[in-house]
Amino acid sequence: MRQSLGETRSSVGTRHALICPDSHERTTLPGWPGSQIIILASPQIGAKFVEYFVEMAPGTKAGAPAAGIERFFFVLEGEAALSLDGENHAMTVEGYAFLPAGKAHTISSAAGAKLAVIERHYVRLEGTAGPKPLVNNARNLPVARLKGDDRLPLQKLLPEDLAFDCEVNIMGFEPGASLHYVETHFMEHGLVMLDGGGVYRLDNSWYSVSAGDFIWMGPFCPQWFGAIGRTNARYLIYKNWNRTPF
Ligand code: UGY
Ligand code: MN
Repeated sequence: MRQSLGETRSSVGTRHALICPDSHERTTLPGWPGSQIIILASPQIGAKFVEYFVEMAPGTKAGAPAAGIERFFFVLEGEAALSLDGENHAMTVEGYAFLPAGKAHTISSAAGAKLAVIERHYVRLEGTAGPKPLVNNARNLPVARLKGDDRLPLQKLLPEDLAFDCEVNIMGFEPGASLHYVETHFMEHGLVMLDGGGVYRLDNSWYSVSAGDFIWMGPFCPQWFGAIGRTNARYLIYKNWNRTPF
């Protein structure tokens, strides 16, 4: 391993953080015996959700999170299986699942896998039933266009349904394409760079980012991205959604 000279691209501020692979700290969690966990966003940094990478060793498994916590997971590498309501779902790369709070399930991996996991306290909308579980693969999803721009492919991984209190999307950028303006909004984001790279503006700083990087954007963090390079950039992005800011 190369000796560190005390440098990293990671940067942690009050309203945003960039967490790069060179500064990952692995830990264990009781809910994921035998797996290595890299916590990327949590209340300690100021986030109202938790996001982490799980490196599942072959033969490991995990059960549902604590009461009241909903879970989304996305397969980044390898293969996993989700056992839900008596059915076993084989999950390959870009496979994902949404498990409503209180839904019993088991995630296992025979050969090893790397997952991105997002968890949050579910906020029920009065008068609505909670969301239903969902298992799919992003490769099966239709591709829309952000703001009608054909250089900005967009996939929505969760249904547009008020029962859901969050959104998870995959946003794509052809080389040279960018967000149309610097966004400032009350919603937070957890973002995993899946492919390619570019420049992310967060608050008044500009960062070069590439596949494997994670970004937390807190409420009202000014944000903008422009893709650089010869291949499309893509990111998986969480945001709180469908609920009043109060
Ligand atoms: O949906 C969003 O807020 C998204 N456009 N934000 C982002 O890419 N930083
Ligand atoms: Mn945004």
